[in-house]
Parts: sequence; structure tokens; C-alpha cells
Amino acid sequence: MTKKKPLVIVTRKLPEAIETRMMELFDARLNIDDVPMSKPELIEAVKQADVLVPTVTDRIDSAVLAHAGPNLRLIANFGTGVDHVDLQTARSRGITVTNTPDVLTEDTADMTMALILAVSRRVAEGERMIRSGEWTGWAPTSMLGHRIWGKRLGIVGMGRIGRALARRAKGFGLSVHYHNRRRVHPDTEGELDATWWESLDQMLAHVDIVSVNCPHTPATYHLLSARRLKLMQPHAILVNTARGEIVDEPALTRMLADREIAGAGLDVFEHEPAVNPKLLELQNAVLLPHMGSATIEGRVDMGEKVLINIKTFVDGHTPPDRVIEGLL
Ligand code: 8YV
Repeated sequence: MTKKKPLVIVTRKLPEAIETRMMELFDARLNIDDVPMSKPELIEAVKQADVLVPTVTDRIDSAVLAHAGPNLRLIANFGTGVDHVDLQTARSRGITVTNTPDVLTEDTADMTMALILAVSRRVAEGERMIRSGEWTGWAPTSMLGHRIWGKRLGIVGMGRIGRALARRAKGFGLSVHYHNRRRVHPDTEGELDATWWESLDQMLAHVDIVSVNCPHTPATYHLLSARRLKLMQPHAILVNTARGEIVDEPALTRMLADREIAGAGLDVFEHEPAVNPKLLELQNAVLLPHMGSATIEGRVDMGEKVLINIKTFVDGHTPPDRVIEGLL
């Protein structure tokens, strides 16, 4: 007799190749229409599933996990950030959580660099000007942005993406500064030519470009508070490709409107998919719909990681990308 395949419930549509493999390997329940699941639907899913595959758009909080059935042993997140999953409750209910690190590092670093360039050189503004028919032709003083070569970049969070950004930044002539709870290995610092700042406050006051690249945890919620944002220089810009919750968005919006800082490039927002309407009015903000890791290659790689994590786990081994182990 063959062993019963585990019921894997996937909350969003994934690349076709991943869904095909998912169905071959497991008893997979897919979301072909890609309509995000409501809270009651998520509750129903955790009641039934052996494995849940959520994404950043699903809030797997303690209220949802309170309904987890006895079979739910693994949450195999499609994505690296797991701030939408209540990890403590998962752990205490014996549910292991995995994620998909590494495979979206380079794509997210690319998008961070794209935002740095777009804000500094007014790329989105120029595009809007052409499309609106307002362009009347070249002029020596029109659409002047700021040179990035020779400027100082301050990276908040020197993890994988922070380091990938630092490597790119070097090529664009930026000097690299970073703040991280722990200083990175001297060899890495040397390779990246990066200067560590123990004090985030001091680094913010010193650099021209701030990039947020740390995970969102209770400790980093509003790390860039109104007080800290005010430490930035008026000509400085802020870029965030990590999580909206790390930056006090209303404070940032006010400061951008008052030109207390020069610009911002945001791929993430505090209350996604809602975007502060005041941000939409600002020419000095470049706004993207959480697409930092949105490449076909990256999404397939993420899906493959999810498959490997599930397969390893159901075969009784430690999954490679375990974030927490469920304790029973
Ligand atoms: C993903 C991300 O697209 O992986 C992450 O943490 O922020 C994104 O790049 C998304 O989270 C998928 O769940």
C-alpha cells in the first residue's frame, strides 16, 4: 500500500512548473484564481492542511493558528520575510516554519539600486513628464537630479541583501557605510570596503542615501522613527525594499512633503496594498508595488525551495530553510 500524500494548501497562484511539481509530489490544493484567502478561508486551511504554503499577503496570526488542526506540522512560506506569521504561536503549537532565503537576494539588491537611481535622477518623474505631454524639449536646467558617484550610502541591515547592494554600490562609486546589530566579518568588510557604524543615529546623519535592508521584527518596527528620520540631511534620500513597517510612513510622508529630506524610493508600505494617499501626490517619491524580488527566475527558485523544504520535512529530515522548529 502506498503512503497517503500530505495535504499541502497553497494560498496563492505560483509559477506553473512549481504547481505541476507540487501536484506530482503532494496532495496539493492550489489557488488557481489567485484571489487572496479571507481569514475564514485561512482558518479552514489550517484546520485541514498537513502543510500550509502562505505568502506575505496572508496574515497567519495567533487567531488563525488557534484553529490549526493536529495535522498541521509545517508552514512552508513562499518568501524570505516571515513577519506575517506568528512564529511564537507556531512554535508552541508544534508547527515548523521555513522560508526561501538566498534566491531573491540579487533581484532585490538590483531593485534597491534601481530605486536609488530612480530617485536621485528623477527617472519616474521624467517618464511621467513625457507621458503627460508636458515635455517641451531639452533645456540646460531642466530635470536636474543628483549625481550618485562619490556619495555615501548607509545600509541599515547588512544581511544577504545588504551585502549584495554593497557590491553593486561600489561599482556606482558610492562609499558604503552600514549599521547592523553585529559587525560583519572583517574579511567581508574589507571586500565590500564597508564602514560599520555602531550608532544608527550617527550613520543617518552622515550619509546621503539610506537603504533599509533589515528584516521586520518586533525590534525593527519603526526603527526609522520620526526622530531618526529627522537626523537625515535635507539633501538625503531613503530607499526601502525590506518592509514598510520598519519606517514610520506618516512621518516620512510629512518630511518628504516639507522637503525635510529630498526623496524616497519605496517598494514596500506599512499597510499593503494600501498606500498613504499623500505619498501619491509627491513627485519626490518613487513608489513600486512590492516587486523587489519579482523576476520569473526568482519566483521559480523560490518555489523550488518551498518544494524542497516540504519534501525534506515530510520525509522526516530537517528542512534546509528552517526558521523555527515546532516544539511539542
Ligand atoms: C516576496 C519578500 O515576493 O520574500 C520576501 O520577504 O518581501 C518578497 O520579495 C514575498 O514576500 C513573497 O511572499
